[in-house]
Amino acid sequence: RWRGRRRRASIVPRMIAEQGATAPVDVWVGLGANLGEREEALRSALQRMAEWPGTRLIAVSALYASAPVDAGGPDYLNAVAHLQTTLAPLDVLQRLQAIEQGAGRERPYRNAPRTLDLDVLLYGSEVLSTPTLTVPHPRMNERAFVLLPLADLAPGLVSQAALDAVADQRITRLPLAWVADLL
Ligand code: A4P
Ligand code: MG
Repeated sequence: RWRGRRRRASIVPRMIAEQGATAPVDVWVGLGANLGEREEALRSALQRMAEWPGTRLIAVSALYASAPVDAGGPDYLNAVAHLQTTLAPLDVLQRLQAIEQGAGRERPYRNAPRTLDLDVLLYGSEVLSTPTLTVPHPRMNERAFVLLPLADLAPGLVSQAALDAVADQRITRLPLAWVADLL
């Protein structure tokens, strides 16, 4: 019996990536936009996520204005959302990409300016590496525009050392109650 349990455990990561979780999982999504009606794009993305099956929008960070990191173009607006969902990680990714497409996202080159970028930062405590999805997001710890809003929602997930390491990046927390009505 013990061996049987161990064998099943080894396929759990693949099952989690493709199938729904049975109990809701805490998921953190990074939102960014640096073209067009940036705040409106982030707001309507949050509205769409809140409508997903098996999903609740638990909390949204403050809105941040940030200089592009590893990229050019206008300043970004960034935020992080906390969801609880029974959707599988790849389902979450596909739904985020559908929202990006709906916002007119074009992909002329990597890190090009964009109307909307939605990244899966964390899916519970899962560590997943598939051809289309890597979680935790591989670059999240290099980015103030992820770490500051994430620390607003989940201080325990962001260390002081990580915040210190991105302290040189230009970012401003905007004093707006921008999504109180969505929660
Ligand atoms: N992918 C793999 N893992 C993930 C994940 N955890 N979440 C794949 C989302 N997507 C993931 O992404 C490329 C591919 O990554 C997807 O097809 C997906 O299968 P993309 O959104 O098409 O392309 P991208 O965003 O141009 O590239 P990339 O590498 O995702 O860039 P990042 O890391 O998203 O960074 N500066 C500021 N201030 N604020 C920003 O928001 N964003 C970026 C983009 C750069 N600089 C920025 C900001
Ligand atoms: Mg992206």
